[in-house]
Amino acid sequence: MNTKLISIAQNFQLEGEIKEVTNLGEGFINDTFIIKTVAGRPNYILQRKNKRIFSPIPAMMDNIQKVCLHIKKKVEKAGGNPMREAMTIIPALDGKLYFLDEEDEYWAVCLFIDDTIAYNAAETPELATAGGKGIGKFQSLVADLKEPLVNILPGFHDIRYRFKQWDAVLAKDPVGRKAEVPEEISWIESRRDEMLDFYQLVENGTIPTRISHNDTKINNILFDKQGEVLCVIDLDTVLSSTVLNDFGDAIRFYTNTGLEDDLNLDNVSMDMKIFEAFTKGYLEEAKSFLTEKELEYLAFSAKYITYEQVLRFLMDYIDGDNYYKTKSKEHNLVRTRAQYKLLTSIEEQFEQMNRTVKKFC
Ligand code: GN1
Ligand code: MG
Repeated sequence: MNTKLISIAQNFQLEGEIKEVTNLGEGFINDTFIIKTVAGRPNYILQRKNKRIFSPIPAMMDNIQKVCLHIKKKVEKAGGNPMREAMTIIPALDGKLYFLDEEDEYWAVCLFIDDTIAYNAAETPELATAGGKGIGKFQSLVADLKEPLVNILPGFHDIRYRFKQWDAVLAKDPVGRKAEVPEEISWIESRRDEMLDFYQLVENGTIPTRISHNDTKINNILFDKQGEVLCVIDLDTVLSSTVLNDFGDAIRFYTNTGLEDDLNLDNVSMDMKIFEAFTKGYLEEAKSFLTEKELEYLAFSAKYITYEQVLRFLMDYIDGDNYYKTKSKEHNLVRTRAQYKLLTSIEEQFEQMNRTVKKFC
C-alpha cells in the first residue's frame, strides 16, 4: 500500500522529496494519510475522497477551493498568516484540484499545518469556548462569499429528505434487520412531526440559509499552542444550509460525556457546563449576524442534529451498513443507542439550554 500511496502522492505539486505516507485519523467517510517529506520541507495531508457520498468530487473540490481562497484573502487583509489560518489545497501536476487514479478513485492533497493541536474531545470548558469562537468566526468569514457553491450533498441536513430515505429503507428492509429494532424505530417516529415543524421554518425562509461547515466536530478544528483556534478544516461539507446545523452538530459532539459509539450508556449525557462554554464562545462571534429566529432555535438545533444522527445511524444499520465505515455488525446500532441516550439528555436539559442561550444574547 505504501508504494501505491507514494506513487499517488507523486501526482501532486509537492515541495521536497517524499519520505513516507502513513495513515492518519479515523474518519467515517474518507481515507486520510499524511505525506512526510524530507526535513525543512512541508508535510501534506492526502485523502481518498469518498465518491459514493460526495458527488461529483471535482465540484466538491471547487467548493472547497472557493472557500479557502476567500478565507485566505480575509486573513491576509486582517494581517494574519493565510498559510496557517486557512487550508491550502495543493493541485495535481496537471493543475486540477484532484487526481483520478487507475481505479477511478479521487485523491486530493492539502498542506499540513504544523505546530497545531487537534483534540478528540472538548476536555475543558475553555477549549469549548475556543471551539465555539472558531465556528462562529468561520461562519462570519464565509458570510460574504458571493460565488455560489454546488450542492454536492443534496438533502444533507434536510430532515424531510432524510425521512424519504428512511421510509424507503424501512419499506425495503434489505437485510431483514427491521424486526430486530422496533423500539429504536419508535424513537424516530415519535419525534417526526416535531422535527418537520422545525424544518418547515428553514424551507419557508423564516430561518435563513447561509454558508455553513456542516461537520463541526472538535477534531475538525486546529488549535494553536495557546489554545486559540487557528484553522477550521475538513471542508468537504461546506454547503448552503442553516448555520444552526453547525451549532447543533458541535453541541452533539462537544457536550457528549461519552463516546459516539459508547457501549456503556451510563457514560453518555449532555454536559451543561460544556454547552454553556461553547455557546458563550459561539455567540461572542455570531451574535452580530444571527437573526432573532436563529437565536430562538439555537438550542433546538442540538436536538435536531442529534436526532438526525440517531436516524442516520439506525437507517444505515437497517440498510445493511452501506454508508458509514463500521468495525462490527452491531456498530451502527451501538452508535444509534448511544446517540439516542444523548438526545434524551438534551431533551431533559432543554429549558436550561434555552435560558443559557438567552444569557449570552
Ligand atoms: C461523518 O467522516 P466524518 O467523521 O468527517 C459524516 C457526518 C457525521 C459523522 C458522524 C459526509 O463525518 O455527517 O456527523 O460522520 N459526514 C458525512 O460522526 O456524512
Ligand atoms: Mg467530515
